Amino acid sequence: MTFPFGKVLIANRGEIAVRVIRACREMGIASVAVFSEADRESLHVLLADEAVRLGPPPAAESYLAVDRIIAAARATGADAVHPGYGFLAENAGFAEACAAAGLVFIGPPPAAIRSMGDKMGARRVAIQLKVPVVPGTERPVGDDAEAARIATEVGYPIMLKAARGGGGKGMRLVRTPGELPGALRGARSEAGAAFGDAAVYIERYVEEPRHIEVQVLGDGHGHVVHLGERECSIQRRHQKLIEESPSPIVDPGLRRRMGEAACRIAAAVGYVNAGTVEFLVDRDRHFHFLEMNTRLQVEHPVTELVTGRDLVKQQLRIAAGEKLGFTQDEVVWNGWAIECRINAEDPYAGFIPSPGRIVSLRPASGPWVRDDSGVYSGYTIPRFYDTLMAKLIVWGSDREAAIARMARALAEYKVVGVQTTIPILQRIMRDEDFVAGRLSTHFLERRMGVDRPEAAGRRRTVALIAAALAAYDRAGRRAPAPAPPGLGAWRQVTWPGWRGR
Ligand code: MV4
Repeated sequence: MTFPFGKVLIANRGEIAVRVIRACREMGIASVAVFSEADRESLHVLLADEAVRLGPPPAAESYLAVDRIIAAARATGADAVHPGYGFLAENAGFAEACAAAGLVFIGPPPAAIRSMGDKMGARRVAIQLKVPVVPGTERPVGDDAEAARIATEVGYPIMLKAARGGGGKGMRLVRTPGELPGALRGARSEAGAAFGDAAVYIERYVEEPRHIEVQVLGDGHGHVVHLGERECSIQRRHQKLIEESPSPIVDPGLRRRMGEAACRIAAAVGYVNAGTVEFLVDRDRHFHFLEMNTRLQVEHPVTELVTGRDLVKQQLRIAAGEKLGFTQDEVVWNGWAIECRINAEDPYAGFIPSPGRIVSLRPASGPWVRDDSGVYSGYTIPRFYDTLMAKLIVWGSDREAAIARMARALAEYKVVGVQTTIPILQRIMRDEDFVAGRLSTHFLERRMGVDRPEAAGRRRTVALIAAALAAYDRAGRRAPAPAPPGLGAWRQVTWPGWRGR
C-alpha cells in the first residue's frame, strides 16, 4: 500500500512544527508550513517544502484562524493537517472543519476531543471505569450550604475546580471551612470568565503530589497501547520545565496499573491517535486520574528515547488508517531520558519573557543528546507567542548517567542576546533532592525559591556586588585573573618564542 498522504500542512510554529516537518521528510511526505507576519524568518518556514502566510502576528489572525489555515491547505493541495500542540490542537471545531474540507486531521476524532475537554465529564468516565480519581463530587456543587456539607464529608483540605476548566484556572485550595464561601465566589467568577461556565466541583486536596502522565496510542482498529509514563513534577504555574521518563517512583507494577487505566479511559472515549492521560500520584504512590490531553505533548521526546518509537510517525500512520504495528507486549523500555525546556525567559526575574535577537547560539550536541529547536543564530524571537526556544533531551543508561549528560549538555549550550532558563536548569541538575528523585509539584518554589520576586531582586543585588568586587580585585592585581573553572575556561597557551615580537 502506498502511503495515502503526499503532503501535510502543519498548523503550528516553532520547534513542534520543525519536529513534524522532520518526520514528514523522513517518510517522503511533502510539508507545508504556515506563518504569521512575525514568523517570516522562523525555522519552520525555512525547513518546510512550502510556506503560506496566514496574516498579522496576533494568533487570532494567524495560527488560530481556522478558515485561513483550511484555505492554505486547499491552495497547496495538502491531504492532511497536523495541529502540533497549543493553538488549535484540542479544538474539536477545527478537527471538524478539516474533515468538512476533505482534509485528514492528524489527531483524535472530534467527539473524543470534546468528551475529554469537559473535565467533570472526563472524571465521570474514569469513575464509571473504576479508575481511581481523587475523592470528591461527581456533579457541580449547588449553593454555599451544600458545598459546606460536601466539603466536610470529603474532608479538608479540599480543592474547588472549574467543571469546564483545566490547566489550573478556576482552582482554589481551601484549608478550613471559614475560607469556603470566599473561595467559592472566587472560583465561580474565574471559571465563568475563563470558560463561560461558573460550575465548580469539589475534590479532596492531594498534598505534595507528583504529576505523572501516561502516553497512549490508539489506532482506528480497536487497539490501544501505552508507552509508559513521564514524570512532569518540575513545573511552575503549570508550565513544565523538566520532564523525564521513566518516573523515579514508578516500578513495573505501578506502570502496568497506570498504563492499563490510561488505555481503558482512551478506549472508552473511542480514542484514536496519540494522547496523554494525566495522574496525580500521592505520597503513598496511589495514583488518581486528573485529565486527558488529546494531543501530542511538548515532552513526547523522552518517551521516544526510552521506547525507541517515533510518536509523530505513529501519528501520521494512524491518521492514514494503518493499524498499530506492535502490541503492548512488544513495548519495551530502555534506560532513562530527561528533557529540559530552554525558554527565552529570565528565571531570576520571575521568568519574565526575554524576546529579541539571538546574537550567537551554540547548541549542545554529542553522544545521546537531542536538540529539538525552533531557533538559530541571528534569529529574532518574536514577542507574540510562547517563549519555548528549544528542548534539550538526553538519554542515559540510568538516571544518574542521564543527569550527568544533561549537566554536560547544558554547559555546552550557549545563548547570547536573550535570557534563558539554562542557569536554573543547571542548578536543578545539581540539586540534592532532584538527584535523589525527591520531586513534587512544589519542587521549584520550595527548592529554588523562584516564585518570590523579592528573592530574585535580592539575588540580583548580591550578584552585582559580587561582580563589582571581583572586577575590583582583578584590576588591583598585576597577574591576569585565573581562568574560571568549568567549560569555556580554556587557557590560552602562548609559545614562549612569541614574547617580545
Ligand atoms: C489537584 C492538586 C491537588 N489535589 N487536585 C493543577 C492543574 C489541574 N489540571 C490540576 N491541578 C492540581 N489538581 C487535587 N485534588 C494539585 C494540582 C496541581 C498540579 C497538578 C499537576 C501539575 C502541577 C500542579 C501544580 C499545582 C497544583
